[in-house]
Amino acid sequence: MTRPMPDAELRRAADYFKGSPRVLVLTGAGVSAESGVPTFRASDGLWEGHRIEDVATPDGFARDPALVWQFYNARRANVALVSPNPGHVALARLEAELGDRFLLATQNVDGLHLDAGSKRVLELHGSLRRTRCLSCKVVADRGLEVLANRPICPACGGFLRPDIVWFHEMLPPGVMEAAQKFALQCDILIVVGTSAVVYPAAGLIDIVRDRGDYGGRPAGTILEFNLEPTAVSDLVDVGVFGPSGQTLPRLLELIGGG
Ligand code: BJW
Repeated sequence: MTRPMPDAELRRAADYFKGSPRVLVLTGAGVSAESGVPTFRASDGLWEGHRIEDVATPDGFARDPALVWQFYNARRANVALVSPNPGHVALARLEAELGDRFLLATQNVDGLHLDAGSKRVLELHGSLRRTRCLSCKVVADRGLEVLANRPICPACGGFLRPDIVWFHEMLPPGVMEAAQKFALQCDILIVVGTSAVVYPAAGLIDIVRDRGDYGGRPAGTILEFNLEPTAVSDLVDVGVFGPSGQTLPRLLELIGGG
């Protein structure tokens, strides 16, 4: 069933873009759903058939590295078949309008924002395209080529792991800090396609909302783009509910950047 474009909410959201604001964007799996990348927490989601602890924790990898590589190789193969959708493209256009007044922090590991032309991107949870050697620690961009189920480092012969942030692991040094710094300064935070339950990424929303309580700038405006209300919808200024591949391009049109 097609649903009508939430135009009243989009117009309210667009009103906040007058005067070249500083914009932080936080994206999650939903922004890539219309490209054909499954989300995590839907009933037919990415974890389907696997326990999170088995495929997205360091303990799971230590127990059965081949199973984890099978899971990530299947995802690499899927991403090789898909392309950015109009939602990714709209965010790249917004960056082109705003330049260094724009920053995009993504929880996604599919690389589709970069494929769409976004440059000011922080990959909070790593990248499906990169491997990391457990011995020499070298991080390599292997694109989306098919890897063995127990791939070996071409430099030193050590075992490779996906360069992904699993549960209980720290985010890459500097990346979260850069996002948090921008969250303290931005005028608008756009939250797209995330259930906003995974920390520290979801903490960006708290920073933008609460920074005034700690002597920082007053709270920024928070706009949520999702298919449906989430855990943070009560905290946002405008909720735009619909597929982000349709609503984000419409927002760009309304603010004159489409
Ligand atoms: C659409 C749409 C359409 C669909 N249009 N919308 C503080 C409080 C509580 C817990 C913690 C805390 N701090 C740390 C934790 C623990 C943990 C955590 O957050 N747990 C919670 C689940 C409770 N965090 C960590 O462990 C993090 N590390 C850390 O904190 O280190 C410090 C530490 C060190 C030592 C010990 C303890 C702590 C690391 C988190 C790493 C997360 N990694 C994953 C998997 C790897 C990436 C991969 O393989 O791809 O990242 S988990 C998984 O969830 C993945 C995602 O990036 C992440 C977020 O999911 P996302 O993107 O929100 O997807 P969904 O499916 O949940 O939602 C999709 C949304 O899209 C839905 O809302 C749909 O409606 C919507 N949608 N179609 C618009 N067309």
